Amino acid sequence: ASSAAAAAEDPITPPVKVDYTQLLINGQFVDSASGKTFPSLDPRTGDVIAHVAEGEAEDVNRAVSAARKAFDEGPWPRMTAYERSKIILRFADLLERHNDEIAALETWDNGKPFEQSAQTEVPMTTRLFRYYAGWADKIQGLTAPADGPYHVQTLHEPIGVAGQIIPWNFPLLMFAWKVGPALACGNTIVLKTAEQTPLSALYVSKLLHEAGLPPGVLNIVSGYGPTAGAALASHMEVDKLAFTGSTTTGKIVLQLAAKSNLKPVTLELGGKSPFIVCEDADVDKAAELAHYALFFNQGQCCCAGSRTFVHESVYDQFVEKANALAMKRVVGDPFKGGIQQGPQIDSEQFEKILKYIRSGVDGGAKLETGGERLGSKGYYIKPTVFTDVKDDMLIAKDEIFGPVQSILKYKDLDEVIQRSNASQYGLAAGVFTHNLDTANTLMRALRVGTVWINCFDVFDAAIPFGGYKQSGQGREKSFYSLSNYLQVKAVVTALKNPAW
Ligand code: TXE
Repeated sequence: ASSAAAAAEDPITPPVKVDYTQLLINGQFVDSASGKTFPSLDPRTGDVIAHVAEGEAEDVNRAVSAARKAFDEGPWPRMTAYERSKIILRFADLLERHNDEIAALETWDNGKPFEQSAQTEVPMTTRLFRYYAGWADKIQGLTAPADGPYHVQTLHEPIGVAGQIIPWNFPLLMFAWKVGPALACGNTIVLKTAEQTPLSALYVSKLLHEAGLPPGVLNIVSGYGPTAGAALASHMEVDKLAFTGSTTTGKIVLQLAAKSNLKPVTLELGGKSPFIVCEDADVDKAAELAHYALFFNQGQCCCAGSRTFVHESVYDQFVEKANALAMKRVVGDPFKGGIQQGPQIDSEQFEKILKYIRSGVDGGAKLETGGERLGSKGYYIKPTVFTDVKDDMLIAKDEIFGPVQSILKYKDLDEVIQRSNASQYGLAAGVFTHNLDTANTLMRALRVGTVWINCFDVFDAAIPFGGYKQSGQGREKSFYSLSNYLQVKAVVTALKNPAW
C-alpha cells in the first residue's frame, strides 16, 4: 500500500535544467539539417521533458565528415598518448564535480532511482574514464621472431572513425563503455544515443570539450534507429561499429555493416540469464541476491537473472522469501529517497511487459504477486513473481526486460546445466553456492560471457563483458575492449646484416 501511494503522488520537480538538446557536431551544438525535433519523455508521467534535435541521414553525414577530418587531419590521433590521457582525466574530474546534476538528468530521462544514478552510475562512469585514461599511454605493439633476415614489429594504431549506437537502459554507462576505450586508443567517434534517453550524453559531452577534447573527436547524433542508426551502420566512411541493444536490431546493423564497407562490428545484445540457487544455499541470502539480480534497474538489464532456478530441496522456502521481498520492494517516484524501483522506460516497454505477464498467466505459471500496473499515470509496474514456470513458456524463453521474476524448480546439477544452456542467449549467469565443487562445475559448464558466483551485476571497468551465442560478439570494458578500437599493422624490415 505504501508503494502504491508513492507512485500516485505528484511527480517531484527534478533538481536540474535541460541545457543541451541539439546535435553535437564538430564541437558545436547545432540543429538538425531538417530542423526537426523529437520529444524526450518523462517515464513518471509520459510528459515531454524537452524537444531534442532529430538527427537523420544528412546529420550523420555531417557528423561523420567532422569525425573523419578530426581523425585524418586533427590533433587527436597525433598528440602524445599522455596528452590524451590527461584530457580524459580532466573530464573525469568534471564528471565528479557535476555528479548530482548528471544523475538528476539521467533519472529524469530514464526513470531509475536518483540514489542509484548518483551513488552508482555516475561514479562508475567517472571510474571507467579514469580506467581508460590509464590505458591511453600503455597501448603498445610487439616485436616478433620470423624465419629469415627480417625485423618484425607490430604497430597498434587507432582504427579510425568509430560509429556507436547505444540503448536507453543505462544511457550514461553505455556512453562510457563505448566512448572510453575508443578515445583511449586515439579514435574519433559518431555516437547515436537511444531516442528515449538523449539528455545525459549531451550534457557530459559538453564537459568533455571543457576538458580539452578537440572539435570533431566526439560527435553525437540524437535520433531514431531506422533513420540515424541505420545511416551510421551503413556509412562508408565509418571504420568500426559498436552496438548495444536487442538481438533483432543487432542482426540488422550487422547486415548493414556487411552490405556497406564491411566495417568490423561488436555487438552486446539480449539475454535470459540463469540465476542458480544450489542445494546448500542459505535461502535468505540467495533470495535477496536473486531478487537484486532480476529487479535491479526495473528489470531493464541485458544480463538480468531472469530465470531463477531453485533446487527442489529449498524451493518452497525460497519462494516464500522471494515473494516477501517483491511485496516489500518500494516502487515510486525515482527522485524520492528510499525508492528501489521507478517506472519502466516508455509505453512500448510497459505494454510489452504486461503482455508477457498475461502470457505467463495464460500459460499456466502461478502468479504469486504483482502482475499489474501501479497507479494510473506513468509506467510503473508492480514487482511480479511467477512460480511453477516451465522452460517452454514464453516468460522463461524471451527477454521480458521488466520487473518479472520467473522461478523454476530443478533436481540436480546436470539437469540445471542443460536447462540453463538451452537458450539462444549466453550473456551471464549467477550461481549461489558455497560448495567449491559445485561452483567449479557450474563456472565451467555454463555457456555464458560472465559467471557471477555469490554476487551479481558487478561491473568494474576492469571486468570484460559480452555474450556467447546470440547475446553478442566481442567484449567490452577491460583491456579486451581495446582491441575493438585498434588495428594491428605488421611492419617487416629486411635486415642488411642478418648476423646482427
Ligand atoms: O531496442 P533496439 P529497443 C532489448 C529489450 C527490449 C528490446 C527492445 O528486450 O525490450 O530490446 O528495445 C537503435 N539501425 N534491449 O527497441 O531497437 C535504437 O535507436 C540502427 C536489450 O529499445 O535494439 C537504439 O539506439 N540502429 C538491450 C538502439 O538501437 C537501430 C538494451 C537499441 O534499440 C535500428 C535495450 C536500426 N534499424 C533493449 N533500430 C541490452 N542489450 O541491454 C533501432 N536502433
